[in-house]
Amino acid sequence: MSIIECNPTTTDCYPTRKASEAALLYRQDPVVYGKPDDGPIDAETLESFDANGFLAVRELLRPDEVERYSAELDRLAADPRVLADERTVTERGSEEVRSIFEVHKISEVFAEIVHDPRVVGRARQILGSDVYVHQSRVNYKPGFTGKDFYWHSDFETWHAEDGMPRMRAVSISIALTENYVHNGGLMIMPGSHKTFVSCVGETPADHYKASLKSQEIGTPDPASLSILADKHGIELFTGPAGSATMFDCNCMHGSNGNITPFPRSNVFIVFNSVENACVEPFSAPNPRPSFIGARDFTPVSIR
Ligand code: 6CS
Ligand code: FE
Repeated sequence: MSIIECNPTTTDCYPTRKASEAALLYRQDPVVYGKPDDGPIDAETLESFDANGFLAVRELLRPDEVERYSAELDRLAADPRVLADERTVTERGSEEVRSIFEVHKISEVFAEIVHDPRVVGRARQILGSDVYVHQSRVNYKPGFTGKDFYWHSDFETWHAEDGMPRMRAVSISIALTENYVHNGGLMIMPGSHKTFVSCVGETPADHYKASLKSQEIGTPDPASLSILADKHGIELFTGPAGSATMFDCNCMHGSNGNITPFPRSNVFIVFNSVENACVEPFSAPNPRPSFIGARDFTPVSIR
């Protein structure tokens, strides 16, 4: 099934943070592993996901569900125990909450999303197997002070720092506030998932303590970004609270800061195939903590 033979047991198929020069490498893995009959995604949407690397679901959550998750989002950000937890990351330069990781373990309310057939059913269909949660987080991107997420491929980080062998993981970002054109919505370069940008710069020990606030190591060089942007363009995702975007682990994506009064909050869950379980990091001195890159590969059940 893979496009170019590379044996992951003997070779690092996606070398990054090793060379002194950046490089654009071919993707060596399929994008869609399942079939139209395997889940809720129809054939046309599955083909579009294969070509573009993402799909959008206009109203994944009903308004009453959005209300419940938004209330939980506010409750978590006001809970002193959560604020003191190492899984809570604040914005650089302020005490505003940027993200809370492992939110599906901290909150029983958010745990429901993981097992929801509308969510995990789509992930199983795209990945063609049982799946486990590699990472979950809520992102607040508060009004006025919400900072950007610079351009990056999630897979580049998960490969280098969490030991994810191949491109067989998918993320879902579910908006919990309105995503306008102006409050720092998700941007993806459509089709960029078929190119792996090999980055320059060694991973420092405990890199996550800096990268989760503002990532530098593991972000592409301007020349590579320009080539991808010229080739693919940039799509901005807007939509009401409750809308969702599912995207391939290797999409080039990012989001701008938020200086408007309107927060751009979402819940973000990463599903990895159980056949792609993480091993030792490919380019870091040690693995990241399990609340960022899971080491429990128990398949997620559908409820
Ligand atoms: O480092 C990570 O795993 C996280 N960082 C970003 C900006 N996106 C993916 C993931 O949540
Ligand atoms: Fe990301």
